[in-house]
Parts: sequence; structure tokens; C-alpha cells
Amino acid sequence: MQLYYSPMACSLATRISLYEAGADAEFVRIDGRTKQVRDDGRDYRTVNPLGLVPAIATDEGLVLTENAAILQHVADRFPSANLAPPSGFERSRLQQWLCFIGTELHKVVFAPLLDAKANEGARAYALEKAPERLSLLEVHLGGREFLLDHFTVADAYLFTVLGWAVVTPIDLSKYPAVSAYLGRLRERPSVRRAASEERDLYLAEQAQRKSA
Ligand SMILES: N[C@@H](CCC(=O)N[C@@H](CS)C(=O)NCC(=O)O)C(=O)O
Repeated sequence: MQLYYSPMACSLATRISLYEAGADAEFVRIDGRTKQVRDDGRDYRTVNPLGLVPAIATDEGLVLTENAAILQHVADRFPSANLAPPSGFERSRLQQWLCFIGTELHKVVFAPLLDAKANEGARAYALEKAPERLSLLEVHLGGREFLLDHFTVADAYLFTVLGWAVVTPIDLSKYPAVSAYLGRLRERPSVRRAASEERDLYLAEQAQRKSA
């Protein structure tokens, strides 16, 4: 499997999940500005016409986009890692969280705060929406270790998205259960490895841009 990614983007959730599963994967880095594959200059829009990461290419050559679909594919491809309930209501519950993270948090709250092209109105709208959504998480995670009853791909996605708060005005210390949850996840070997690898790449990229 190939994972198309950019450092510290939402594709980090898939990297974490692949590490959780002990899966063999090739990581293909995309330049977020040029939308080219960094190693060979290929146009990434031929893989995902929107130019967004993540995308995966399966060993059979099938391309899949969208975090919620990709994360569930990884979970299903490596069932022994138990990264998603296989079926039934608990699977629907997982999908509920993946949709919440992808729409209510990623796109409504964080995308406008991270996008340099977002105007003040968009940023204000995002900041106004944040407390209700974070409070929902605060209530849910109080006295609970994970979103479901064990670590799943939804935790990998939530960790990734909430990690962006440090470069926004959102102060997660106001949400102690959420902060404690993130602290616990940070200690997982898969999360620690994926985050530290991508952070190094991200910081090197930022330094290179500054000096250019
Ligand atoms: N709906 C997509 C959203 C993916 C997305 O927003 N990816 C961001 C990184 S977190 C991206 O590639 N941004 C680059 C851009 O907007 O050009 C999904 O869930 O996969």
C-alpha cells in the first residue's frame, strides 16, 4: 500500500493506523503548494483531482481518497490490529465519530484557522463554532480512555486534528478530559513514532521555506 501524505496534515492519522497495524507501506510525500510528488515531480492531481491528502493506492492499484474511507479500509485490511469494530452498531458508532471529526472539527473549525487564504470572517466563524464541539468531546471523554471502548482509527484521526490547535488560538487546556486523552495517546508507540517523524519533516520544510 502507498500512502500519499504531507507532514503533519490529516494523512498523519493513516500513518498512525498503519504503524498500529504493523503494516508494510510506502509513504509518498506530496508538496502541498505545488501538488507534486516530491521525489519525482509527478502531478498529484492525477491521483486525487482535488490535490488533497491523504490518498492511498492499494497493492491492487486501486486509489482511495477521504480520511473516513481510507482509515476504515486500513482497519479492515489489517483486522488483527482491531482498529475498528468489524460490523454492527459499534461500526456505525465509529463512523459517527469519523464523520464528526471530518466535518464538525476538521472542516468547520480547523480548516479556516489553518488556511492562509481564509479571511477574518471565516476565522471568526470557526472560533465561534469551536467551544460547542470541544465541549461535546470533553463530556464524552470524561472517564473514558478512547472514543470507543478501545483504540480505533477514529482516535488516530482525532489526535491528528486536535494536534493542530497549538498553531491556532484554540486553547485545549480549557478542556481537561480532552487534554488528558491527547496526553495518553501521545504515549502510544505508533503515535509517538508517526508524530515525531512527521514533525521533523514539517519543521525542516518550514525552515527551508523561511530561508528561501
Ligand atoms: N475531505 C478530505 C479533506 C482532506 C484535507 O483537507 N486535506 C488537507 C490536509 S489536512 C489538504 O490536503 N490540504 C491541502 C489543500 O487544501 O490544498 C478528507 O477527509 O480526506
